[in-house]
Amino acid sequence: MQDETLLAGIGGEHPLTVEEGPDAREVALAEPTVDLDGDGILDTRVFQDADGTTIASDLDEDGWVDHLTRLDEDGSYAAWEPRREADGTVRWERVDDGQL
Ligand SMILES: [Ca+2]
Repeated sequence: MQDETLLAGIGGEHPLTVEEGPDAREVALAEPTVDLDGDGILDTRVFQDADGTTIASDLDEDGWVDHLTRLDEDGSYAAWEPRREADGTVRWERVDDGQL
């Protein structure tokens, strides 16, 4: 799975939005529903689609997703985190993948 595929998927019908401009490819997290780290603040949202599940977390609570995990129906999974380049652009780096 390519990063572009994942971002295109969550930018479509889902309430996640991919921002344009200097922060292109940074992903805003709207209406989180899960407190993943147990600090009492909702920081994560789970998105289901026909092909699997995407888990988006904003663990530093700045409104932007800082960890994305994708679980596909075939048991494959991958996780990404945004990295800010020297020129200010953001790219997503795969930090984990495998097969369940
Ligand atoms: Ca964040």
